[in-house]
This record gives sequence, structure tokens and C-alpha cells, in this order.
Amino acid sequence: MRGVGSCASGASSCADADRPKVLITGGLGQLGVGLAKLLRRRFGENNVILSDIRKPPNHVYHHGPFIFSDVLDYTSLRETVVNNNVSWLVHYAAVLSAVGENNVALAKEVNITGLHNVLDIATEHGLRLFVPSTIGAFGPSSPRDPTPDLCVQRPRTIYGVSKVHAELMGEYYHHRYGLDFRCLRYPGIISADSEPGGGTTDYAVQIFHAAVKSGLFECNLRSDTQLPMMYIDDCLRATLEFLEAPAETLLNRTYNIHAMSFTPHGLAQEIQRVLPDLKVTYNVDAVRQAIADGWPMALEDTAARRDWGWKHEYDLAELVQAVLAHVTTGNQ
Ligand code: AKB
Repeated sequence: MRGVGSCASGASSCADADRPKVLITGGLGQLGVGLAKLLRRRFGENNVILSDIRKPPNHVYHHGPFIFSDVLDYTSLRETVVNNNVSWLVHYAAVLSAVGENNVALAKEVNITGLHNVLDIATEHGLRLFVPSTIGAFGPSSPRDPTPDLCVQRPRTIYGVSKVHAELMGEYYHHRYGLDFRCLRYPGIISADSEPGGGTTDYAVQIFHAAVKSGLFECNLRSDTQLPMMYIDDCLRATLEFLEAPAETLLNRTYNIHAMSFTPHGLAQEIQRVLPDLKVTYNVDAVRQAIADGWPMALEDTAARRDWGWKHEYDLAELVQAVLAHVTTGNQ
């Protein structure tokens, strides 16, 4: 059975009646604006509402609906869903790994209480709910290379604990109440024109800007720290394809997705093929390094490839070319 708001797969846009009305929480983080752009191309500009608790930059405000919405305010979030006839909710509001370790109370509030609010509202109103999980949902006792979908998950960060909680609660609501919960475990995401928000994998975005601006980069992880990473276009496309997948094809509700793995040294070498003058020094941040040392080195994602056809397009060389092209033109 096709869910509310699903379009024929392969079609580049959707008939009016099939268009979902999408609300994206935490929309001004690294991924929301890009996802809104992709979903608006597919479902129409006014069918995708970006929301956050901050004032958006002008270019965001002028390209489709933006509203204030705080995931901690249950009544107002519910009002937004009802008044806008929302049928899909993409829950991006979250405090990431490194920031969470510096403010555990805030991470608990946003990542756990916020999640409880969206779970209840999505269940009450029959929404399709997408919540991203992460490589951070694994920990030092998980198999690390590769990490399968199902294995020991004992993360040592509040971010990771809250994401395991999200996976389990979403799956529980799915089985208990029939909630159409969907969850992808994202690797570190590399974007050119949106800033990551305080994560352990942020170095892999910052290095590109430093390489183009000054040619000098101080990396806060050890040079041999291997982590799974993905180019933002692959991540957003995965999210759209997964959201559109017919429910009966989803044998799981939480899937790993993988594209590539690299170390700071490997990434620097690939950038140096284009910008040979780039100099990288290492000044390890103990908190971030301890987090990264307990995370997967690669994710095993055969279930996503089998069930809903996940396929990445960008490996390391393509990623470096794409990001450098964006960063270079953005700096001109
Ligand atoms: C982080 O580093 O916290 C995030 C993530 C991998 O979930 N980018």
C-alpha cells in the first residue's frame, strides 16, 4: 500500500493529490535548507515548510515558507501541524555530539523531550515521521569495521544515547501504534555552503574552507582517525528516496547508509592533488578524539541497498572535486 503523499517512483515531480505537506524542524542546521530545496522541487514550493527557532538569512526566507517552531513547545508544534495540514515531518532539530558533551542538559531537552513531542504529534495526526540517527549511535563495544545495522549499541555521548533512544522509541511507536517511523543512520555529512553544527566530523567540512582561504588547516582529530562520511547531495537524495519508499518494501525502520570512509590524512592528500600548497597540522581535541575513537570506521548498509535501492554516487575523489568547486566559487 502506498502511503499518504507518495509519488510514482522515478517521476521528477508529483501530481497535486499525491503531494505530501512536509514540515522540517531544526531547518537552519546543516541539512534543512538543502533538503527543503530538494523536496520543493519534487512536491512544490509551498508544500515544504522549513522551521527553526532562529531568524533565517534573507535568501532562505525568500524561497518558500519559513516559520518559527520550537520542538520543545508541544502545543505550538501541534498547532503548526494541524493548521498547515502537515503529512510528513522531518525532525532535524538536534544537539550534535561535541556540543552535547559541553551541554548535556540542553542535549537531553532537545534530543529527548523534543523527540517525545514529535513522536506523540506524529502518531496523533497519522504523519510519516523521519528522524535521522547517526554513526554516533554506536560506541566502543560495537563492531567498528564495518558496523552492521544490528549490533551492540552502547554509545558514550549524550548525543549517541539520545539517538539510540530515538531509534528504539520510533520503532516501538511503529509496532505499538502503527506510526510510519523512518530512520537513517547518517555518516558525517560534508557540505560546501552550510555549516555543520558542533559535531565530531566537522573538520571534514572546515578543511575545505581553510584550504581555499588560507592554505592552512589545524585539524582537531588525529591524522589516522577513520570515519564514515557522505557528500550532502547523496545524503539528501537518500532521505528523499527513503521517505518515498513504499512501506511494504521496508523490512526495517532504521537503516545504516554508507558512501565512503577516510582519515584526515587521506582527505588532506586528496585535496592536495588539487591544492598542493595545503598544509595541515594536528592539534587534537581530547573530547572529539575520544568520541571518534568509539565510532564506526565504516557502516555496513546492504539492507538499505536491498530494500529501497540505496546507492551512493560520490566517492572521495568526486566529493573533493564537488566541494572545492562550490567553496571556490562561493569565495569569489
Ligand atoms: C557529529 O559529528 O556529531 C555528527 C554526526 C556524525 O552525527 N556530524
